[in-house]
Amino acid sequence: MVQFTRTQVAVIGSGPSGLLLSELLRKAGVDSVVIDRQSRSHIEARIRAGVLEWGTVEALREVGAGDRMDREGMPHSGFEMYFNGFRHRIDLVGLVNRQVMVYGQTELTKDLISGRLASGAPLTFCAEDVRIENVTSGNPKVCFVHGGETQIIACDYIAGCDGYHGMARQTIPSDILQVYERIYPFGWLGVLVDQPPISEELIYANGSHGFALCSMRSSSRSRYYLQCQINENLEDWSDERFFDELERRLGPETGRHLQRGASIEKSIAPLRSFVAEPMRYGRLFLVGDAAHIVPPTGAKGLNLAAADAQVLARALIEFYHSGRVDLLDRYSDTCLRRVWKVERFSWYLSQLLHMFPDATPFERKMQQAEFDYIAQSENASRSIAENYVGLPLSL
Ligand code: RFL
Ligand code: PHB
Repeated sequence: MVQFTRTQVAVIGSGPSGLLLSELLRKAGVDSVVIDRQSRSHIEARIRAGVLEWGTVEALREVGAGDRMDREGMPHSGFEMYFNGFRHRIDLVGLVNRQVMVYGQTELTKDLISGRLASGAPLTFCAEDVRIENVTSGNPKVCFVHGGETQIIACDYIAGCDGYHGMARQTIPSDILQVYERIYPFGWLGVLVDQPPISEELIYANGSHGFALCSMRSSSRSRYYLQCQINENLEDWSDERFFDELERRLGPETGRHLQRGASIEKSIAPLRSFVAEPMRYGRLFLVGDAAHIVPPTGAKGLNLAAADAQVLARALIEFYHSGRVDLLDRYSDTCLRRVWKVERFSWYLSQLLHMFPDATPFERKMQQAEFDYIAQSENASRSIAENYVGLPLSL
């Protein structure tokens, strides 16, 4: 049995970019079908980002997914940077008059999923063997298998929101797709623990033992990261070893406030900068991690995915409401101009804050001088703040 459906926009992937896009479309009366290869429980258990730019916060409110975020999220007015024992606070509100919201991607995804399901709009999990057809013709299709049945969705446009490991990008011929990539010679070891955070604000620390990040999910749940080797074995990192190392990297003054506990999640993420151009091929648009990856140092990946979703939603809504195709035609260029600036910021902060295994003494001095400059220059601090709260969207 083959089941046929027709929709305006087929969305592949129900991560933050696919869900936000489909909900923005729904609010404007544009139909979409969302499919994901994973189960709902798998998607809702993934621990990822924690910091939302205010533009992302407002987009979530716009689609009606902001109530719990507004109750449980924590607006932050600044964050701390440590370098070899020196401390400098980036005062986001004082420098650029904006805040960020600390609210987990896991919770945001749950809110978007429950909103969509409550509305009755189509969202299919556990889609197998997802394929894209006829993307350069006027009648593209997304085909997949669900519960043993083949399903074919005929549509006007396809949004590839299926992340870095997805299939949408792979359907673009290699002579058209240009890829830019940098792989960093270390990873992040992350731990989630039900203990109050060490400080009210996030701390990004670079010391002689490597990078550490203190973040949080609530007043009683902390998220910590350590720079680690790429081929590190999780089994070698007991909770005790993790917290000993974190304490060492933070130094005694801060480290003594650390409240240890049993980890409820522990994982290693590689660090990568990656951009695939163009972000459109025929009737397929790439959105979020499907098109670009940033190292997590600037807290930008999720926010960049949400920005793409807003640009594409606006272009599709204009098309369906007034027949305009110019915004769709400019989608890739509009997104990429911002993507490259965010890539630059994430790369810059990663260069500044990590201990590179092959760094020469000269390069270490350059990091030190950069930190001193930021600490003494309001202009340099303002530039960091301006990027951290999120560059404006040019729609
Ligand atoms: P996602 O979230 O990867 O969602 C893609 C979805 O597509 C599905 N999929 C498919 N579906 C159908 N068919 C296929 N063939 C498919 N292949 C894949 C997947 O199941 C999935 O549900 O991409 P999206 O929506 O573009 O969102 C991007 C963000 O998830 C990502 O950029 C952030 O998590 C990155 N990131 C951070 N971003 C921030 O803005 N702030 C942060 O503080 C931050 N911290 C982080 C992070 C990422 C991390 N990891 C684990 C990579 C911290 C970490 C540790
Ligand atoms: C997180 O809380 O997971 C987090 C916060 C800030 C970052 C990266 C990750 O830069």
